[in-house]
Amino acid sequence: MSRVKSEALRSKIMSAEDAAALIPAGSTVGMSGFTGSGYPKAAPQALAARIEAAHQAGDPFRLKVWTGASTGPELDGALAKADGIEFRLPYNSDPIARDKINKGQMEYLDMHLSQVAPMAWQGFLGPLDTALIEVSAVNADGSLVPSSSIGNNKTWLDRAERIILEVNRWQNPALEGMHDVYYGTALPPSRVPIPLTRPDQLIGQPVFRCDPAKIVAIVETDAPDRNLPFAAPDQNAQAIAGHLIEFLKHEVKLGRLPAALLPLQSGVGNVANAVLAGLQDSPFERMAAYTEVLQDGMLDLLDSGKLTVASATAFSLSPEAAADLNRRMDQFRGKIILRPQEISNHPEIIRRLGCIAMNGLIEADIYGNVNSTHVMGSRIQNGIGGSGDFARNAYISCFVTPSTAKDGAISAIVPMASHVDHITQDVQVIVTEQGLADLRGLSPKQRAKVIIANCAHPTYRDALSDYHQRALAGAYGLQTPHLLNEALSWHQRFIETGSMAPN
Ligand code: 0RQ
Repeated sequence: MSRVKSEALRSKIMSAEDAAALIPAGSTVGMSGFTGSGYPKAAPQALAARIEAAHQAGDPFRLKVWTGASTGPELDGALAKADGIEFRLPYNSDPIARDKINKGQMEYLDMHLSQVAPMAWQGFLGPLDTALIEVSAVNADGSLVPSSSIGNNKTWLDRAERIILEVNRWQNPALEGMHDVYYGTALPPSRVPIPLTRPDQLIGQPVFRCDPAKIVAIVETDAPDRNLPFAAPDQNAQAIAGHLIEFLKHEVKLGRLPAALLPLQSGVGNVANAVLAGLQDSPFERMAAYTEVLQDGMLDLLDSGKLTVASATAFSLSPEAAADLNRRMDQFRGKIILRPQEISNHPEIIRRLGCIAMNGLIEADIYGNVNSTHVMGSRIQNGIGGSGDFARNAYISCFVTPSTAKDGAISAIVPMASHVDHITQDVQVIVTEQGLADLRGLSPKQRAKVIIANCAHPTYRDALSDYHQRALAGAYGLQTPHLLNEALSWHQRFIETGSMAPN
């Protein structure tokens, strides 16, 4: 049965190919999609086919693509493969798109996810031609039931000149009522406080409003969200989770955290997911999450009752967990709330609630500056995503990582970070399988000692100490001592030899 319940809008139903034909070359398309959830699946593939045909005919057809965050192979993968994206924001984890970006064939603007919608409204990003949005139903009154992510959809629907909808019957109808779309944001000087003081609070409405006159096409689909499976927590991930949980227990004992902790935020990636798995066996009860994405680990915590509520903007689930959630969505009513990403990641709310932020990293330097995005200072991995929104505004900002990458050839703790996403002031705790560095209240030189001793892998520990000692003796200044001609030599050695390991 069609989920397009508006009589008037049924006349807009058409094939993905016909819908894709309505998108002009060179235009900007704001698509739905956030970490493999709720992205349009049919029209982008039809668009990719159209672009390939255009290229074969000598027409340089490309688009500017905006989304919530990462999407799936049917969107970023298909369009990147067709060489159809000239500009992309604000986050990408698709391997084909990543390769194009790193080869200089695609422009990529990596943004704080909370800032995308406000900047679109401020006019800083330029005009938006088309919104291409997956929803789970169109109501009789023309309002739209969101899908498995909200991301920037509210903003794309309001800002775009024309709207193309994909109505996905795969999404469980029980999703209706699990969204909280807040329409109270405004630009300065009219901006007012956001009235959200608890993670379980509803401050908006369950549906998107939408000007029906802007809807030019509706495509009906029946395709699952596609996400990558998480790696099962290995020994390192379990050790990291163990250190972090000991730390949180200690904070509770000292009275610096309540027994149920404060609302948790957990980033993307295998390690962050493993930490959530570790919380399953922790003594903490009745926890809450105010986060950006809801991963497998969080679903398990909701199932066991350890977590009472999870507020996010999207699901970021393995294929098995996504199918499982989709089967029994109604069991999670009242426990899962999806919000626009400008609200899920809002600095004001994160600061008010006092989130405990836990994010992954690529590398940290001995003073606690964190690189979340660039391998060897120049090659993008994914993007900053929401990690900056949470790290800067959290009650406690933690970063988690194995102490080495690429089978030990790379140290995650380096003399100087080759790119900085999170300055040392935004980094309070670093955890590796080796141990935990609590950096709160420490000066840079004190931080270096703790990071090297507690977090570095034994293969690299002495070399880091040696660097720090020589910097203390020979740096231009002794506030944050560095030997500039050597600070990035570990990265250069990796590029030249395939390993950072000292000779
Ligand atoms: O690469 O897959 O080719 O082997 O990075 O690394 O160790 O599996 O860790 O999955 O937790 O990801 C920072 C990338 C960590 C992630 C990052 C390589 C490593 C592997 C993945 P392979 P792991 P994770 C809110 C929060 C930014 C966004 C964010 C991330 C791959 O956490 O993207 O936090 N964070 N958002 O080999 C070279 C190093 C490396 C390295 C790791 N030092 N050098 N390669 N890798 N460290 C949610 C959202 O914003 C949506």
